[in-house]
Amino acid sequence: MIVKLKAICGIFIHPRPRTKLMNRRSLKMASSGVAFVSRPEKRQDYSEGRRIMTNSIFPPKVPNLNFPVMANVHQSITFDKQPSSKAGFTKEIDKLIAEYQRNPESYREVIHLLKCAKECETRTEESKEMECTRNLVDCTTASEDCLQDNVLRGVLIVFEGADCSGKSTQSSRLEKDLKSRSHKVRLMRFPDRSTSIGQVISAYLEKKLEMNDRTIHLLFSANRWEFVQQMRKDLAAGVTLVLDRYAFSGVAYSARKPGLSLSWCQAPERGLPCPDLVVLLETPPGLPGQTRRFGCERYETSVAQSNASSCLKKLADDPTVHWEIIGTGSEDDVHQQILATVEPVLLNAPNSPLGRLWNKQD
Ligand code: NYM
Ligand code: MG
Repeated sequence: MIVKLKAICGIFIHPRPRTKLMNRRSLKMASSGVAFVSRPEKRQDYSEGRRIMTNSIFPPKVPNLNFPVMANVHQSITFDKQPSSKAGFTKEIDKLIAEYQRNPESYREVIHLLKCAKECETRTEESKEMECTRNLVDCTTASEDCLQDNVLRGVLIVFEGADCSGKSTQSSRLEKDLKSRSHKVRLMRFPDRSTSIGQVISAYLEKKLEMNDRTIHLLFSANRWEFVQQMRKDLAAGVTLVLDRYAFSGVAYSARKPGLSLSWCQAPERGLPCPDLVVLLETPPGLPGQTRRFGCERYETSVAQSNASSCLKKLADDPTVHWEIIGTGSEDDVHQQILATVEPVLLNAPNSPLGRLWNKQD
């Protein structure tokens, strides 16, 4: 069965202002009057009067859209769902490689991971796959620090936790709080579904696309690497980054799958900018499962979520990363606890250089 997926441009208007899901490219577009939405289910989050262009992967016929105008189909991607036709999907990876190869200096790690992903899709032996990722740290030279004189670097803060643990709410509240105190701050989320790799990830999560567990793991990682240069630039310019999920989700959601070891899952993430703080939010009792949006995407089952939570807790024992676990409570209580946790980090982190995650040389 061939499933045709289309990325659609549309324009819609909605009353709730929220720009937190936008990345730099989106913001640029927003300033020219067009904004970019990476997730169809988040489109209701965007603001009144702003013209929105969605670039998410939809089935061609999208029923009951909440917004008034859909127009201009500008891209069409075909994925073949049959496991027997892996060639179809490796061609998609080839297209990604060709796209990122247009800028090999910036996307060195991304290209490396995409090539590994292609290997994983075509071979099954673990040894070969291990070989693919083994040399990744050696290849991470493209993103050197670009520190500026007289500018204190920004702080890298990550929110982790299972679905429905409140990461999006709390990361956005922290962003607002820091902004109100004149901090330069940018909110990011992973996966970032706005890029070409992000769109493939999104199609996978929406169950519109099948692929090998290792392949998707490497794509999630490549999706982080494609933002590393921007992240480093921001941090060097004194911008504090607040991340809604990062490498730890990457490891936790994959390592629970049969045959994927923790160390294999960590390999492609080694060398990413190391967070100054990881806030692990515990999931309120009764959740996930009770919220409206839960249950549609891949991994949105209570078993997958509780396995991922256990893995996150295991990762939180790692002394090379500063973790803080925040217990459940009212939204305001949790926010206050987060502020108290973040405060000393904001003061101290800028005085030491940004680390590299899980770097054996550290
Ligand atoms: N997820 C997220 C992964 O499996 N690997 C990753 O590297 C990241 C960042 O994607 N269930 C999973 C966790 C979520 C899903 O994330 C989508 P969100 O925050 O619901 O958009
Ligand atoms: Mg989710």
